[in-house]
Amino acid sequence: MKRLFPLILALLVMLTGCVALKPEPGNAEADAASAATQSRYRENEITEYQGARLDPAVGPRDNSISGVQHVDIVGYTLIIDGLVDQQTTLSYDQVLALDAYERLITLHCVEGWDASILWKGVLLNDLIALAGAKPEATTVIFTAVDGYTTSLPLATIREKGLILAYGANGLDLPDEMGYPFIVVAEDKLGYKWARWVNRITLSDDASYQGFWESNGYSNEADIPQE
Ligand SMILES: Nc1nc2c(c(=O)[nH]1)N[C@H]1C(S)=C(S)[C@@H](COP(=O)(O)O)O[C@H]1N2
Ligand SMILES: [Mo]
Repeated sequence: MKRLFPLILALLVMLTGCVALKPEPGNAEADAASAATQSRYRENEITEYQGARLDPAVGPRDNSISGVQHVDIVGYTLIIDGLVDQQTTLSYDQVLALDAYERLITLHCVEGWDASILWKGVLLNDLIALAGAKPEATTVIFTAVDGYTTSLPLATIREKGLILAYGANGLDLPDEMGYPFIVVAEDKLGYKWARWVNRITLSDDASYQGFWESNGYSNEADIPQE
């Protein structure tokens, strides 16, 4: 047994050495995945912000209810209506003329993936203030060009200072991420992040249910804690 010991030791060293030299299928897959991720960054897209890695604003796949929308900005308007003092219609440039805010926020989809992106946009409450919310308004309903709908409490929009984004990672929003505008519903699941938004409606119906909400998804849409 004593004589065997150095042999066993040598064998062990050889074996572990071999294992280390062998290309691991797991690593090869990870490399392929990161190459696919790399290829989704657009030219001049920022990939890092204050030491944090940013995900590409173009996701790996599209799950939209009617596919990616391509909005012609020339004819585009954003309508703010419902329980407001003055129904208001804004052009793309009129929205961009408001004060800008930049934030790194992660989008979490119910399917399990997430994307951390540097968003740039305007305060939803600044837009709402232009039309003037009536005191009885409790709920903000978002409608998009594909017919998609979702809603958020007006109080949440005000307390969190939620933004309507037109920029992602230093560039305009790509069509895939909702050009011209996406609701950055911080701390809420992906289905609250309405893309291609063209209507913001103030309502007193706190139990309003949008597209996925009326298909059984929670109206709170809180992100499950790990
Ligand atoms: N207009 C519109 N906005 C939308 C959707 C949609 O189908 N249409 N899907 C929502 C969902 S479920 C998610 S997770 C995010 C990201 O969608 P994606 O998975 O297609 O990238 O957009 C949200 N906003
Ligand atoms: Mo989603």
